[in-house]
Amino acid sequence: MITGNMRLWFMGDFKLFCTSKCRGASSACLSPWLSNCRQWDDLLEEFEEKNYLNARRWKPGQDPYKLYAFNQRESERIPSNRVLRDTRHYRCTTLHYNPDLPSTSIVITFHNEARSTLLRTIRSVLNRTPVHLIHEIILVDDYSGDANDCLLLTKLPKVKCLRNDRREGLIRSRVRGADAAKAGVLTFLDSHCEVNKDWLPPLLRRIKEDPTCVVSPVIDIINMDTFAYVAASSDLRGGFDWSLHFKWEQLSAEQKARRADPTEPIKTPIIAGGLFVIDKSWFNHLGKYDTAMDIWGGENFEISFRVWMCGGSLEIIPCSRVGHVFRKKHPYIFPEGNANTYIKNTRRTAEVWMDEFKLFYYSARPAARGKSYGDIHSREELRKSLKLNELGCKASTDPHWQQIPLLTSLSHSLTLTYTLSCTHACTHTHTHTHIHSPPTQRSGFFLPLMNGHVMSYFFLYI
Ligand SMILES: [Mn+2]
Repeated sequence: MITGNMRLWFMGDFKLFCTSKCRGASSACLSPWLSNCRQWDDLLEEFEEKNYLNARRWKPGQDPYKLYAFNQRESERIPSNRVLRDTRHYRCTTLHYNPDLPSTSIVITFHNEARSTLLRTIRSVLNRTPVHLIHEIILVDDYSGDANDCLLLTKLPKVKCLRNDRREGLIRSRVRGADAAKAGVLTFLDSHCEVNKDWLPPLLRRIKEDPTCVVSPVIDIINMDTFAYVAASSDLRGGFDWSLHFKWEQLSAEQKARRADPTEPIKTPIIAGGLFVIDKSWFNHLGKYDTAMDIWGGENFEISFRVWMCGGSLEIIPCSRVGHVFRKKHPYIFPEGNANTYIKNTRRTAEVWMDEFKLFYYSARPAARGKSYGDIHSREELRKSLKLNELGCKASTDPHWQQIPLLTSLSHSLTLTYTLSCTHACTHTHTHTHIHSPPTQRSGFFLPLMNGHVMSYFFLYI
């Protein structure tokens, strides 16, 4: 008898079963992934996996953490098509997805990624995604030391390789990949991931329902020492402090209680940034990324603020699961220094998008004052050209509006009080112990209020 668990086991990790045993024996391919199995078998044969991996393998005596800040040796011990436990809530397994979903271009950027880890990312995608939903997999090699890390992978089905001729960083590399993408939906993945069963259809379904929605899977944990795949809590959403550091935050008891259906999306103020799906024309409309940002960091705030302020939304889809290797440090060099780069990127975000809320940022991160952050003119022009969400006075009818002084308690080390009120006149007041003059009123009161609303919306309403 096949129990529920066994059935999931086979379906979730069908490809392992398939590549090792079913060549020409279609009886083993009792799965919706049948088409992947047949179509990709021959192509996978052309790719010489052993040679690819052996050329840059860890050698005894070397520190296995030296190159990648995770255990390279362990990664190489694990097969590229390993079995994963299906970590979704059991109710997700009963959902059916209409096959008529838009296909997507999957963009994976990397700089000196371990070959075993990069390959497993791609093979997990090929193994666990219906063929017709992958338009292409675009690898953007951000000037890695060995061009073959990327080039040799183009023997795999659907895989294309773009190589930068100098180090550009994650942000410009992603924009390059997105510009080259042919499908109407973009899927950004990190280069040390493994996608789990049915990861893509629930994401694409949400985009199809609402193209202004930007969606992210629940990010499971791949242990950096053992490469064990561990389920993450699905009661989390993205959050941040005023120094613009991303952090996961627990849903409150009240928010959890409101979630009658565990398969429902979770609205999130911020996305972690590594893995998400977005409609390509919406991405372009919003201004892609700020390509003056360097290397890594801050871009997830900048895109998240734009999405909310332009009337879109960000969601975590609990029925989509993707594992990611979380590390304690970056394995690569920031040419301008890690802290300077993070400050430059977040300062650009604060200056362009946060209005008077940037004062909270500078209070929480005094070192940012006086650091160079480049020219923001083109981003300011973008902001002017975007039709920002006209929430305006609608807030006055929202019963939560009165809770806004709660912002105070979220400002941790800052001793400030912040009060917004939305009366019929839509005025707001603002006091801050570090600010001696009141924030300037801009053209009317609408923009500051609107931003006030959006920022508090992030914290309180979602
Ligand atoms: Mn990562």
